[in-house]
Amino acid sequence: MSKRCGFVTILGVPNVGKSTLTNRLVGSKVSIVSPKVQTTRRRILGITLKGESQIVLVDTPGIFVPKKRLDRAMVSAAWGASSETDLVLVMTDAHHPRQMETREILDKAVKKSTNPVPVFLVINKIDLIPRDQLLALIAQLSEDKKIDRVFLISAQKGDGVEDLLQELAERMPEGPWLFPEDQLTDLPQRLLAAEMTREQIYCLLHQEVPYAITVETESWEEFRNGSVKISQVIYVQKEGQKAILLGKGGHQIKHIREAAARELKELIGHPVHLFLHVKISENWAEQRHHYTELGLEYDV
Ligand SMILES: Nc1nc2c(ncn2[C@@H]2O[C@H](COP(=O)(O)OP(=O)(O)O)[C@@H](O)[C@H]2O)c(=O)[nH]1
Ligand SMILES: [Mg+2]
Repeated sequence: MSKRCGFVTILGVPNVGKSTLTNRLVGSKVSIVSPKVQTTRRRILGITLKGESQIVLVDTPGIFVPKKRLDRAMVSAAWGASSETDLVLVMTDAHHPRQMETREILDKAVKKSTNPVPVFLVINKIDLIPRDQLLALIAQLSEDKKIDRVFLISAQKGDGVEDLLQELAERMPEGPWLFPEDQLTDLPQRLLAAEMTREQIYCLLHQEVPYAITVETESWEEFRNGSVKISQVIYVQKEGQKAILLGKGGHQIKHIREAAARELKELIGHPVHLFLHVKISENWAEQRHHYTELGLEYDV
């Protein structure tokens, strides 16, 4: 049988489970997940194999109405990813379907592609609602839309994911694999490591603080016994945010560091000594070099 390879772009409003699905299909954490919106800031590739097919999943930041520069850059990265793809998954949350926005994304996804590509509607989090409510939801979302297929899944529990993967594998165009067979993502380890710390900050801190930070890996040193020393800087915008991040007696940053180091150990397969430095930079979100670091366009 000949080899197949193609790109599958995952679009949807924030928090529907795009990154959870990406990780589940890849079988490893390549994209961070949190209960907060706008966790994913850049386009991330998750690479997976099924039979003779290599499927390159394009996880995107959620689509929402952008207000600030960073928001605009994230939404633009999401739509940009959908222009050169072989298939689009428009994902929605069965529990909070946000029907108007999802229908708009479906419309745009169907129209946008110059060579029309298949668009699948993926309804996620079916573990949260009774099955008999799903039929009505499918009807409402897909009414008069050119949707190729509808999948009902739970990205978290795994229901329906194997069927989706099988279908994706069959729909990929014939062609050589673009990545080595053991590669799981296009994100260099340095960036993935910064993402792991950001994930812990999203999971452990409340309110607005996570949105005001960015994390960058400054140095990465490997020792002969395999262990790794990683130093990262967490940029915050205000003194008060720094205080929240550090916590009383530094206990919060300690939690973040320990949790991130555990994730990193899992990722790298060796013990990790993680050093976190907090710096105040009032307008990092207006500075071009941070966008380059994040893999985002500054001028959109
Ligand atoms: N109950 C349930 N929660 C899910 C499922 N998939 C994702 N989640 C949760 O939804 C939240 C957002 O997930 P995430 O993958 O970051 O969404 P994204 O913003 O679309 O990438 C996280 O708290 C996930 O654990 C699912 O199938 N069922
Ligand atoms: Mg995400």
